[in-house]
Amino acid sequence: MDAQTAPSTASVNQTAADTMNGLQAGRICPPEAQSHDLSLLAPEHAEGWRRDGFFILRGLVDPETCRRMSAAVIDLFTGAESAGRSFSGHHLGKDGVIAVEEAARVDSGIDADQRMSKLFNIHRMSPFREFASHPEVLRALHAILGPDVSVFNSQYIFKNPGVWGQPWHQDSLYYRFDLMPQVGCWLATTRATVENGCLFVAPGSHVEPIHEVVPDARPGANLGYLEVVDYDFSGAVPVLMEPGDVLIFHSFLMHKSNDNTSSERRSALVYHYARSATQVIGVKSPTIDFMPVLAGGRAIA
Ligand SMILES: O=C(O)CCC(=O)C(=O)O
Repeated sequence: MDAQTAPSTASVNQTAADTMNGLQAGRICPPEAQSHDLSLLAPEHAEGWRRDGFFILRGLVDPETCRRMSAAVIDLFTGAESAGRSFSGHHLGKDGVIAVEEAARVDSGIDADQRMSKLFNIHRMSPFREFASHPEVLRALHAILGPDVSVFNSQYIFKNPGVWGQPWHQDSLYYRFDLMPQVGCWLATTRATVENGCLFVAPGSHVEPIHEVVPDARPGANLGYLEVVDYDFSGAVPVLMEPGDVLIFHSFLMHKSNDNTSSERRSALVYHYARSATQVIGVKSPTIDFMPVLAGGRAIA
């Protein structure tokens, strides 16, 4: 397909919204599946999960490891771009990584690290694999999802200066699985501030069903950016983080990220986890790859 016949991002996003609204909107998370054994958590984290749908684990990864991850991501992104398997700003690289260029970039320059938006499928590789099984992360997953858990999606996100945030959404919209919920694990690999594009969350919105979405209306928005517009976000709060802090969040929790209006990059490693028995309904996306991390309550090396 050449550029003249390729559908525009706006029309792809409209089709995606229509499809997801038909397949996923209205789904609920069964009350008995909201958690497994919250007594495994610190009381304030258990309360955060129950009441708000999220909590933060501070200082799990040292800043040097965070820097090494970002450097490795730039190498993988650069390699994927030059591998010659590219379509509409998406590049298939070594070991199945998928590198996505930023669509809505404003002030970013021409170097690879300034063009990059997301890198998918990195959870089987060092130095990312190690974090997927961090003991504190596994403890949280056991408490929430039970003794048999897999990481099924990984993405490393660069939000460069001038780049737009992702609009309000619930991650489970994108996961057509038989078991709900999933758990997001967002490791800040730089600090995350209101100015550089931190996440905002709507506490308590995790008990909502999956809401209908509309395409992100901004001209040039990224592929797949869909937006919840029928919820009262006046109670939303910013999630301010230092490098190495980790946000654990429910996949029905409404969240968004701010535009980056600062002169510094914001980056994050984001993992999504599910019960290992989960079945994908219908077509499996190329960014879904189940890798067990807990079996019978024990870490898998
Ligand atoms: O990090 C971001 O800018 C957005 C991430 C996000 O919303 C997600 O992982 O679901």
